[in-house]
Amino acid sequence: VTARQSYALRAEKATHPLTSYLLRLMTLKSSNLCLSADVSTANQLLSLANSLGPAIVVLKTHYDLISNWDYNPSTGTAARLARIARRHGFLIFEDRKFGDIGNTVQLQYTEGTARIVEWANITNVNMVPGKAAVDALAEAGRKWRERKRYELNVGLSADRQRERDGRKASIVSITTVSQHFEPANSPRSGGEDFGEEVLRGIEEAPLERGLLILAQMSSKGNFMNKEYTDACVESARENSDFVMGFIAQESLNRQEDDQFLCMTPGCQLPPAEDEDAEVKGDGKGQQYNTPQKLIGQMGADIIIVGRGIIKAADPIIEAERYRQKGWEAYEERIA
Ligand code: 5BU
Repeated sequence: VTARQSYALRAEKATHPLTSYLLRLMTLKSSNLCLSADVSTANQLLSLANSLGPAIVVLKTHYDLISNWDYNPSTGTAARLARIARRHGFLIFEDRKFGDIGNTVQLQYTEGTARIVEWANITNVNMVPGKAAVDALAEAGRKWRERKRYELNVGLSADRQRERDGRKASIVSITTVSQHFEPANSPRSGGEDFGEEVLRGIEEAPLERGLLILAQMSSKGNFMNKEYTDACVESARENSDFVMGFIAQESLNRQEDDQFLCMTPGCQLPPAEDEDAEVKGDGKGQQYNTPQKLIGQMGADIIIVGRGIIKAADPIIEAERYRQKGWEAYEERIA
């Protein structure tokens, strides 16, 4: 039901603040491209984020593929990535595919070494263990949001107090607001040379978290049948304040008020020099479709591309080619 609506219109209709933000970002950047940054070192990850940031709206991580992931919350890999994300305007999506009982997924999401909730705007869940996994993550997401708002309020009132005391406002409150974007102890000018905010016309991502439910997979012979997919849609509707949409191969918006996003992996373009060539799988179960098919015919909103871009001779040029193809397919779809 949303296939012919513009992203801008859907941004207005969406009730999830992060969905609305992302749709506006897509409109602003003319991009429906998510980079799957499947590399093995933190430097490779950060350098891809820096060079491809202008072309993408989401950067998808598998943090556990990074051999030297630095867990420090203010100076580590996630904090540095978040800083780049803020500069170029893209969201961070940890493709964690949680898949356990509710209690365990909550702990995996909020605690442990990675503390994913602290740095990933978006994560995803494999709903095979049942709807409780989604409910539990939604609960953890809501708690996180409440805690952040509380900290923000405390920070702001402490600031006011300090101002009243005639002292200079502490930086603490500022870092509380934007610690996901700005490491507490490293001023923007330090470390990497970020300079001016590249992105204009859009505010910082809201202090929100969102979830994608793995409703359909791209891999050959996967076991996600229609009954499972339907249950995913039901669960999304039940938690629409936290669930932004699906990882799926087609749009799953079936009712008038469904405003879910469909993000789709398994996407490749034929080589630039032979645009009519067929796209095949990777020989390890992955199946590929073109942006034209996924966005244009299946109603996907965002294409997720990994090796098609990162293994290219020039990833910057290739990312731009994917951005363009994805966007053209969207424009044709809504025309
Ligand atoms: P590729 O290099 O474009 O094939 O990478 C695809 C990425 O998307 C990779 O990180 C997978 O883990 C991820 N993926 C997928 O390929 N298919 C799926 O159905 C899901 C995730 Br869910």
